[in-house]
Amino acid sequence: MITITNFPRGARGLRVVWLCEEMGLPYRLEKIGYPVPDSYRAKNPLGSVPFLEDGDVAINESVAQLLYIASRYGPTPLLPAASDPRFARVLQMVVFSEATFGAGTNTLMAAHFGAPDADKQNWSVRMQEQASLQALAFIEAKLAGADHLAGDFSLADIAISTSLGVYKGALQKPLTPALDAYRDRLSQRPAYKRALAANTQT
Ligand SMILES: N[C@@H](CCC(=O)N[C@@H](CS)C(=O)NCC(=O)O)C(=O)O
Repeated sequence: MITITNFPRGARGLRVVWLCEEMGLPYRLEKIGYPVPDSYRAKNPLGSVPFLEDGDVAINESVAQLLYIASRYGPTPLLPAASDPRFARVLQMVVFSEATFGAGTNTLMAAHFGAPDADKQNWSVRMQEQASLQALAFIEAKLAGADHLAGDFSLADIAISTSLGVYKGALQKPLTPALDAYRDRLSQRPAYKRALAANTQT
């Protein structure tokens, strides 16, 4: 069975739980606190969450976990086939959610919560704040007033909306009305509500 290790309420783990709920897959959710115990570092030396275990598979990187689950337990309409015109867009936005947007959010969080006062607004932080605003504009442009990022609901929406949640929730930064409305719409999905309840439980 799939086991997902996450911090209580961790938003990147939420995306993996959400996908399991959308696909109707059984999973176990294990919560760990921060700093993580040595026993956890023994299997995940980065100490980050989420971490996915499934038989012989043991991987970090939440979007790799999304792609693994959709491919291993699909086919699912959430990850269109390679021959589908939506395939490239879904991959693009799933990778963008972490490689560009989420990684930048982590840098801003580290500066916000951990940097000495003199460094909290240094050149790199200011540059990353601009890059994050550009990422938000890019997402809104890709959405282009539609309900979803790539036609029907897909992994792209799970990945991007949860990254928007990390940005807004951890940094207390505003989103545009269109992006807030996008997140609100997705949060009405029954599978999202089940995932949120499981992720919130201690
Ligand atoms: N790109 C990674 C980012 C993982 C990440 O930064 N996770 C955070 C929690 S959301 C974390 O574990 N922070 C504590 C740490 O890295 O020690 C992913 O998508 O899984």
